Parts: sequence; structure tokens; C-alpha cells
Amino acid sequence: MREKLQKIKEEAIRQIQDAADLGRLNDVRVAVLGKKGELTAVLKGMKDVAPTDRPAIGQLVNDTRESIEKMLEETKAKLEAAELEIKLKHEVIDVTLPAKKNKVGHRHPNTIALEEVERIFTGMGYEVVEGPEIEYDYYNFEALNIPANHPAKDEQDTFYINDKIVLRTQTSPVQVREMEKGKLPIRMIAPGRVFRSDEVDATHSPSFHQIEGLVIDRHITLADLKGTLAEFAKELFGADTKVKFRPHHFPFTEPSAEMDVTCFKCGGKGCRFCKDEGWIEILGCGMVHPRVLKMSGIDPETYTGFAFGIGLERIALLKYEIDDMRLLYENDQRFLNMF
Ligand code: 2NM
Repeated sequence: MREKLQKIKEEAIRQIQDAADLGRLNDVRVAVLGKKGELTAVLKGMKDVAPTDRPAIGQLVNDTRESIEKMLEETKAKLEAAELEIKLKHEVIDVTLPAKKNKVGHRHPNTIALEEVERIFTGMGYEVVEGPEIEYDYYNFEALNIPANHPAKDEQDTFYINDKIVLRTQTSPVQVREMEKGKLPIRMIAPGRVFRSDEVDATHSPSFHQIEGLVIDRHITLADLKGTLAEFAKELFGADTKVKFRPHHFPFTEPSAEMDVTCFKCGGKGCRFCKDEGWIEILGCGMVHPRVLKMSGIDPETYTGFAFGIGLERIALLKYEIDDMRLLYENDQRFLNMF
């Protein structure tokens, strides 16, 4: 019995010394002191020991158990200290490392251009109004005096959801909805996304943005249109900017025109930027067609108005000298970070 205890103790000490981590150490504890452990087995065998030997053997078992437990405790403390040491070494904070920079976001060039245009018109007392991107054919075409056989209504140009619903091809339906409300006068711009079934190239995209304007009041004339848009051009492109109006046709305005501005690069002399024209086309405009007013419940005998439409991407490309519209949609950080 004595020899057996001595062997158990020696074997336990060897295993404890070999234990490389806390998990192994616990395995040793279970193997020796656990319910089915070797020392526990010896204790269970005490009934076979001669009664006279029992106190001495019992004492020996207890001493063995105590010394093994003590060694387990000491080793556990050592291993824990070593593990903590390793953890602390790995978690060390190097206060001399350069700080991580927070990347500050900024506005997309389209947004910069839009906010500039909004600033100019709200400064003249205009409201900014938004409306649905998915529209009834009625608001997108019919109410704007665009007849059923008009080429713009072709399925090749317009995305149809069904025969009554389209992706709006302009933001003028927002103006129609505003006119229908019957609250006059109206001074508004309608910025937003529009859709046309175009192939992507340097100047076209199936989805782009427009800013359309509308003024309706008593005694509004072509002079108001010209004065307003000339002022807008000066604010957007500089005080020296001049404008000219070329006759054009839109179904929803009469008369209609396109407005050019003097090239803000060469001042009108002609350069590479304006392709030696001296002028750059900037928007379409006109006096709201009496039929359009009537269809929305406004009496064209009492009220007149003017309207205009500006392509937002066109303004952004011009103002920031970007030569390909696709750059505005690709979200290449190297491009966007230039603004
Ligand atoms: C343009 C050109 C000319 C326009 C017309 C209207 C409405 F709703 F009053 F009839 N809104 N916008 C208009 C007029 C749009 O875009 C080139």
C-alpha cells in the first residue's frame, strides 16, 4: 500500500510538471483526485486494509492527497500567471503608432450642382417640390399636351410599366400635379431623377436628373422668363455671362426656346471648350401652353406662365469640366475625391 501510494504520488508529480497548460493540468487532477481517480480508488480500498493499519494508511492517503493538491494549486497559479503574461504582451498598445484618419465624406458633383441651382432659385422665392418617379401616362404626357402619336411616347424612348404607367421622362408631371392643386400663384422648381431608354455613352444615360421650373401668375410674360433665366445664368456661371434664346419646339410651351450662355471659359470668343462656338446650350424653356394650363384647371385668360427644364448632369459636366457623364455614376473614389 505504501509503495502504491508512493508510485501514485511520483507519477502525479511527473504529470503535473509536464502539464503545458491549464486544460492539461485539470486532466491530471481528474485522473488522480477525481471520482474515478487513482487516489480515490485507494481510498475505496481502505475496507480491505487491516483495522490496525487503517489510521496510519489513512493518514498517508490524506498526506499524499494534500501534497498533490498543493502542487496542483501552485502549478495552476504559475500557468495562470504565464498565460496572463502572454496575453498582456499581445495586447500591448503602441501609443507611438500614427492615428487612424477618419475619412470625411463629401457631396457628389451632381449634388453640388443641384444645391447651387436650388440656392439660386429659392433665393428668388421659388419652392422646391418633389414627386413620384413612377408616373401615370396622363401626367407624363397627356396633361403636357404630348399627343398619343408623339415620338417621345415611343417604347424605344420611354420605359413602360404598363400602358397607363411609365417611368417619368421629365419632372414636369410634378408641375402638373402642383397646377391641379389650384393654389396660385406658383413659383417652383422640380428636381429629380428621370428615365429614358437611351444607350449609355459619354453624354447619355437611361437614368439622369432634371430640374424643371414653373412660374404661373397674372401678367407673366416672356420678359419675365428672359429676365429670370438671364439672372440664373449670371449666378451660375459668373456676372459677365450673357444669354441668347433660339426658337425651338416643345409640345407643352408656346412659344418655346433653347437658351445658350456665353462660354465661361473664353467669354464668347470661341475655344476648345465651346468647340469654337462661343456659346453653350444650357436649357429649354417657353411660355406654358394655354392647353396645358386649361387641362390642369387654370384659366389661361387670367393666368399665364413660363417653364424651363435643365439637365443636372449637363450642368455638372460643364461646371466641373468633366468630359464623360459615366464618371458621375461609377463612384470611382479617385474621381469623386476631386470634388
Ligand atoms: C422643358 C422645356 C420647356 C416645362 C413645362 C412644364 C409645365 F408643366 F409647366 F408644362 N414644366 N416644364 C418645360 C418647358 C420643360 O424642358 C426642357
